[in-house]
Amino acid sequence: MTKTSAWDTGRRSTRLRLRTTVVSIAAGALAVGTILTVAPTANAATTLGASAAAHGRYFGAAIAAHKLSDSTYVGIVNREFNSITPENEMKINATEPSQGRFDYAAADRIVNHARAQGMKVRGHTLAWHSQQPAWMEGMSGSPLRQAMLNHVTQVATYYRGKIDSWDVVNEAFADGNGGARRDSNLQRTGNDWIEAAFRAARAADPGAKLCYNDYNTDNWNWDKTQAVYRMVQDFKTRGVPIDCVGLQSHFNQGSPYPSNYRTTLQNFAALGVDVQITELDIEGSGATQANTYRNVVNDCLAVPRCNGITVWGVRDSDSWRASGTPLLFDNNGNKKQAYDATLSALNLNPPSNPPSNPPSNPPSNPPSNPPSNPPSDPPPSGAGCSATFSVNAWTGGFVATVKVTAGTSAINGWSVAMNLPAGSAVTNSWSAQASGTSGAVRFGNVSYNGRLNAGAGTEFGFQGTGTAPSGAPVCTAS
Ligand code: 9MR
Repeated sequence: MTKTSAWDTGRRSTRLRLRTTVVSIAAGALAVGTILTVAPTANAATTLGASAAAHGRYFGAAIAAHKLSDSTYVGIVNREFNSITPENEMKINATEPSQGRFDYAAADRIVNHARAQGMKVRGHTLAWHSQQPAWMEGMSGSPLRQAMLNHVTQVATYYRGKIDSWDVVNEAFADGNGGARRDSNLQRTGNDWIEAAFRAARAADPGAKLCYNDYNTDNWNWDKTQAVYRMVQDFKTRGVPIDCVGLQSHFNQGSPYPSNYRTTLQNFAALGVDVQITELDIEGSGATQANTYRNVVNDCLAVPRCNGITVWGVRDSDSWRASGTPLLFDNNGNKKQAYDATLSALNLNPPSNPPSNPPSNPPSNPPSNPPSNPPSDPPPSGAGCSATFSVNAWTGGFVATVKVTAGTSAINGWSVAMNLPAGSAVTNSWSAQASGTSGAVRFGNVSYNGRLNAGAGTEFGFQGTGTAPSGAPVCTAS
């Protein structure tokens, strides 16, 4: 961008305020020489979610539906996090307990809770060798491939528009040397089962980011990391729809936080995907544990496309590895030293990276040339909203990126109307809900990007065949 927009100006002044905070906190830290525990100041965010949001990122937690009646638990969840992952409720055995019979009751409780709180939802997980219902475990070959694809399609369709990122495929690579695929009934249906799952997920929910998620992929030198990297590289080269890589990041003595973690994040991001830390927990206690949490946060903030961190549980007692006390809150729900280190790392880093949330999913297969006419910053309008767009066109097709900006008041939703030339059609859209495919088309916000503060902006996009639209988009706020 060459011009200064209200969006830029707002971000810059936030940055200046945070810089001031950095100086005063750093001086205090030198004086006492201890792990930083930031006393909240007027300028520092006081919760993980708010502080991550200042960086255009989310900070989430995995939660369990059956704990939503625990007031201590829910209090922490609602206060601290702006993204939620159902820990078990979206797994295959939960959502399709018998073939063709889908049960979304438990997952819905979490999704509804998250949406009521304005949180994002990470969907976990559509295709996995583990936690398969008995009927699927017993299947193989073509019937299994069809059942898996049907599962992906049904579940992603049911939650269409409500999921920020889906773990489409989970843990498909083997541990140890060699970087081979993990043997499983799904793998035995053919090596292309992963890309088939991604294509089905894209067709079912074009607005969700589609992630490949795995563990022991944190150390750049490990064969498994390299193997996942090559798969993502191959998918990007061939236009298989993938938007993100999830690094689970379960750290313990056997699988410690590696010193090259940031390199791993950077290298995946350089493939043109977002990187998300999806299941973070760090076994240990005290300053050692706190330091590792700090390192992870600093690494993510150093990589613009590392757009969110999720911890795998709330209190230590909620963890799948409770005895390793790997989380940010103790069994009573009190903040641990690890929490303070995490929050201070978020607050100490000025939000210098461009926000990558709300997400705008890259289209899966358009040409990768930069747009010929980048969007100009929309002028501040009065109440309501305004929209501008840029187009990347080629013979027979185009990708349009639309920027929506709220006027002088906050808005709760928006809708953008555009006119397509005769013979053109919308084939795909992301970060918006499209109505109509030709002529007068309209794009409404999805769950996570409708609410915009005064002057704030968000982007969505669509892909089409034929000639790109040229007339000005008309934005209506709600
Ligand atoms: O935390 C989850 C635990 O409650 C389940 O019993 C277990 C088996 O489904 O899965 C745990 O979550 C796993 C996640 O789904 C995938 N990555 C590893 C996580 C920890 O085992």
